[in-house]
Amino acid sequence: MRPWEILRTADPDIFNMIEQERIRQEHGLEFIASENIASQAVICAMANVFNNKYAEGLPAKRYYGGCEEVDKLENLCIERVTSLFGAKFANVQPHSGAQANAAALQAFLSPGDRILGMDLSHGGHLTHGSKVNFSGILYDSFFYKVHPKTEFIDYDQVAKTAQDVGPKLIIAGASAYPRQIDFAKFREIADSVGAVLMVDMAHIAGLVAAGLHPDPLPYADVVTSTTHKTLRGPRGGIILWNNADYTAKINKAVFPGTQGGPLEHIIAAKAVCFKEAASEGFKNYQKQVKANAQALATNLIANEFRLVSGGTDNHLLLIDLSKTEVSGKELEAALGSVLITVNKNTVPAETRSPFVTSGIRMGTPAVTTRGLKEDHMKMVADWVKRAYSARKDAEKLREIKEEVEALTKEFPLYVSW
Ligand code: DSN
Repeated sequence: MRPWEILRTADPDIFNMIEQERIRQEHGLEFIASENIASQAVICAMANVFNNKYAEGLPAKRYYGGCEEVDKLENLCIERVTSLFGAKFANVQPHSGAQANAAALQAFLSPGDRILGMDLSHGGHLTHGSKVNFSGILYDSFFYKVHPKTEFIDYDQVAKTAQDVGPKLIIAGASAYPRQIDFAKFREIADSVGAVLMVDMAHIAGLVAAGLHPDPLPYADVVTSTTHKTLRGPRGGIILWNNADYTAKINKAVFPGTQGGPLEHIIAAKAVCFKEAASEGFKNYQKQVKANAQALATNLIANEFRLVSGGTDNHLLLIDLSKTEVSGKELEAALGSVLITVNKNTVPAETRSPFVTSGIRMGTPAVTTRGLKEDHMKMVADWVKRAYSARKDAEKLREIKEEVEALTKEFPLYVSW
């Protein structure tokens, strides 16, 4: 029996839920910037007998017997990811990006130490010092922002805040920042105050792998990432570094510091993802991700939407609705009703509550995996405009939904399933 048939027979409830989610993904256009559509090879590699194995420790230094195959797998995964990013060392065990950040911070800091990260409402991430997250509870966190006029990172303000605060560690990286990050500049600022530089490249890792975003590795003491966003692998985390002096403390911070047994079945899928990401096809895919983001930005601007910072030079953009009567929450719902999935997002100098917001974040990694190109981005920008105008008109929204469904039918998620 094929694996799907086994599940259908054993647990039809769960089988049907998986099938409904596949249908939802198939029918809609996914514009959540942090999501992607992993290959069938990646998905298959997650469902296997490595799930059964405990392997606390590292290759050749395990706390359990029977780790011969796990060691080969994890070594190959490390080999592939270090080669992909040109890093000397890697830990591929973090269960997620948040876990990778928890371990990286623990490796370099003691509780109460000062950290400096990007303000959440300016594009940062919860694990970069937010007061409601472990990173702002365990560490004394301070924030830098984007420039109020340009909405690009204000490196002078980063430098000044670093001087004022004296952080032990600075985090560069973001979850909702549409521009390139100048890692050399961050290195300079970190050196000026004797801080460790940590880069969280989760959102842009695929672009970095393809050489389409400046590489943080030459500048950062430690680099963290997820593996499922632009990188298009399984949900998971990684940590990379170049300095051998850091190896013991980073590995110790992952296990036993913040995690128990690694998920070796997910590590198998990470290894598949790193092989895919080293291919020429992946480079072309990332070029198209950027081209699509730029086409979407141009067409949204032509449709009179204001974009934070005026555009994008990576995979995502932020629509700023702060000068309109429509909130991020309302537009997210209107777009959801026409099968365009996005997330409401805060914008710099946000005035609405975090549950309402004045922004919409849109990213092109998932639709580009499906095969959509620049012309389709014009269609999407027009649908966004029409859904915005017709947000209270069920009939008009239904018409847009039918047009979206007609497009998604032309671009199946998977050739067969
Ligand atoms: N929650 C992710 C995102 O949507 O960007 C970041 O971890």
